[in-house]
Amino acid sequence: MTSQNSGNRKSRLPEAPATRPAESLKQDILRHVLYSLGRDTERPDRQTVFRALALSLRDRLVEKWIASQRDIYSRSSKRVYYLSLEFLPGPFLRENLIALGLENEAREALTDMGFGLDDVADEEYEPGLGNGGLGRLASCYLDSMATLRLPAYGYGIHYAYGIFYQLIKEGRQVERADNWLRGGTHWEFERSHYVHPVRFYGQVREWVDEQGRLRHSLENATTVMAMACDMFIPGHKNDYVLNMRLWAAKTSREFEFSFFNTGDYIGAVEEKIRDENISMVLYPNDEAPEGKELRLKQQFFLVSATIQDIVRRFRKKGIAWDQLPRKNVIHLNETHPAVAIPELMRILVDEELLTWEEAWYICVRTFAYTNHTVLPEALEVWPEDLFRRLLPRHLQIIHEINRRFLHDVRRQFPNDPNILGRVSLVHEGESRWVRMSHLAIVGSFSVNGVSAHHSEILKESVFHDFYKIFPERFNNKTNGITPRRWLRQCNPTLAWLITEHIGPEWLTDLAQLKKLEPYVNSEGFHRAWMEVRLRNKHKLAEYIRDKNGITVMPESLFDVHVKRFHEYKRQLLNVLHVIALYNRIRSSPGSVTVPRTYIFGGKAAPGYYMAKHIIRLINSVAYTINTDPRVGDLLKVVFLQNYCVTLAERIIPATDLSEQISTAGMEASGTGNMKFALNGAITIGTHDGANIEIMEHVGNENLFLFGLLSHEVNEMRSQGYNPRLFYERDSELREVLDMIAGGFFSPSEPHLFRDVVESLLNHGDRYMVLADFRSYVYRQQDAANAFMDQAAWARMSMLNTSRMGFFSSDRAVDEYAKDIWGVSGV
Ligand code: CR6
Repeated sequence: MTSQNSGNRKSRLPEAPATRPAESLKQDILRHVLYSLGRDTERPDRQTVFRALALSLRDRLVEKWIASQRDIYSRSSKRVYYLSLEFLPGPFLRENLIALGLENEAREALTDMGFGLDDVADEEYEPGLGNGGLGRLASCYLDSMATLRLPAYGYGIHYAYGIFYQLIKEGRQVERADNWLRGGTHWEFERSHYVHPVRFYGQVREWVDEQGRLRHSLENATTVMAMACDMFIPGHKNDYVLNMRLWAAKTSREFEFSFFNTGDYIGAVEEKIRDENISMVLYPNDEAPEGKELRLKQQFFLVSATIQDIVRRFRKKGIAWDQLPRKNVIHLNETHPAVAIPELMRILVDEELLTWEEAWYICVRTFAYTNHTVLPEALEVWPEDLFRRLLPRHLQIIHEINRRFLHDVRRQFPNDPNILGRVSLVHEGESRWVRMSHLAIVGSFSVNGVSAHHSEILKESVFHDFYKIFPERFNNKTNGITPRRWLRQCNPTLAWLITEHIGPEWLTDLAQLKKLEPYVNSEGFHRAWMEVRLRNKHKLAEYIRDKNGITVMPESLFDVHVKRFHEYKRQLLNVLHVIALYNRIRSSPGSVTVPRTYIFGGKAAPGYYMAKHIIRLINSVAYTINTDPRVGDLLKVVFLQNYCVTLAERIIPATDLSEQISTAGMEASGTGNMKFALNGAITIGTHDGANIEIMEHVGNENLFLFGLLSHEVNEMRSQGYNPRLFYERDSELREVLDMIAGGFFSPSEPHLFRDVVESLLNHGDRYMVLADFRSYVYRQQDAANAFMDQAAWARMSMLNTSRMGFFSSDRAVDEYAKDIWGVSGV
């Protein structure tokens, strides 16, 4: 029907738009198929349709982004700059469709063209520009900043290769390069005329200018250009879009006339390759920085380009420098971008000619820092020599910051001379190291941890001296996750069931989930809830059959341990229990009554021997158990390769039991724990990170906590922990360890896993696996018993979901905005 022939019915019917949204979307898709992708519109393939749909959404996003930028500009709002070496956005298509409110329209448009939305969405290859929790957190926060309409910008690096693709070959992890740009990008705008020079190496020249001022400049520096690539992050149905700007390295030669004049053409091209290497690859180390020169270069590359962008925007305002902190806040996601502090000092002092005092006053009011780890090996330090070579002026500035800081500390603590060595920004010993966390604390007005427990540990132990010096800087911001991706998108049927009962407000106000509680006693709701969960489990079972060739029972207890592999996360503790169950099944077949499917997934850093070895152990155990006819359906063990955001979205909605079993005191927060509980999985976990707060919210009776508390871990260690005692006392544990050491799971290489057992028995068991084994086994038994009563389990599951409102990233970001950044929505 067109509006012309609607005649006098016009007054009764709402006027039909010239074209329906679905129709206009379809026209856009076809236009992009032809004009942007150069393909025949008659028979486009699925990948082409995906790209054209992405481009059609990008059109809508960029319009809204321009409008949002105008809003920010016209209100002269204070801006938030979120600097992170990692972002892990996951696939964009579904998320953008939901945010733009175009899901149904897209489905209709695609159906018209003979495609299914789900199939088309599956064509997307996610950008893996992060390692794990920290990068994913940054992406959840951008989503919330957009939903809360904050004047914010994400800044990061446009790595050509993201986190490696993990294959499991003969039980072992094999790494493959992740060429995520292979198919081109459809979401971003490459701004090839929008570049900033970044300068490394060279020498510092000191000179006195005409006014008699001592000046510093960098001579003979190497220059690399940073080119902006912009991706858009829409808020949830609020027409607001913000920008994640990722810098790609480009050689400066192309921007210089001399490139064409040089006699050494091949030499010049080699230089180009070397320069552009800076943004080539993400370092795959979670929690253990590699200390490579290229990594420090990456950090400075991000920082220098970003600060130039910030300063450029600020200059346009034409106001005095001392107003910078009133108009901007720069947030440091971990210490990785902490060199931003000396970089801003350098610009203010060397280029803008402010006095040191003026410049420092501005800096410490502009920066805020989030710490994400207390593992000693993860606290970032750089050899001073390397720093001096790569960033000579910045090292001088760090020394001057340190000189003045230590001077103040000496006055504040005249009776504690040792404090100076402990807090110094430079560790002085046989070799000298720049301590990035000390730099970040001294240069920021706010230092926060990522869960209540973690923030206390920072104050009490890791940064205790700094807490005495700057008590007002320390605060907590418990992590959160976006409910748009981690419920609405990954679990659409559960989301639909929830909306049907309490309306859609929970999507932007997660505390509304509380309204589900009255339904906890309704039989109909119970049934619907468990049906949805079972359907999700069926889908995952299909996926497992396709990928691993293993048939698992959807009715079995899906016990899931997915996250990066690290000894402190204790995948090993889990597999010891799996073996114990296996032994029980073998020795007394009736003793295990609840069939279980164990699902593992996660990457190990390529150079982390023990983590990779544990992956291999799990795969060997899986093989032994899955092929043992005595076990049947009672126990299955599955390792899903290449755990990533896309895979998390499949696994989480199908999980019954969520393994969060780090050694107490070691997991800063965790965010996977939140995703599982939000989707109705029950946690089995330690008193660590955000598990403690999850327990406070969902109730102790609705999850299974076990094991030593973090102070007990410390006490046991200081009293001389003897893991052998646990081995000797516990015959079930002994049997398990003897089997591993004796080659039961590696008959062709009997000694293969002996070192795993040795790390526990003879090398101190740093992660207290044996100390926690028995209480873990008991809690696992409790979990199995609870699972037998499906009605009670359903109740626990619903209560978990309904009480997880606190863990929304909207709440977390709102706290950052109010308590740290001093900004509000536009
Ligand atoms: N590895 C913490 O270990 C936390 C995230 C996000 C981590 C984890 O407990 O949830 O950060 N730390 O805050 C670092 O990356 C240094 C992580 O993801």
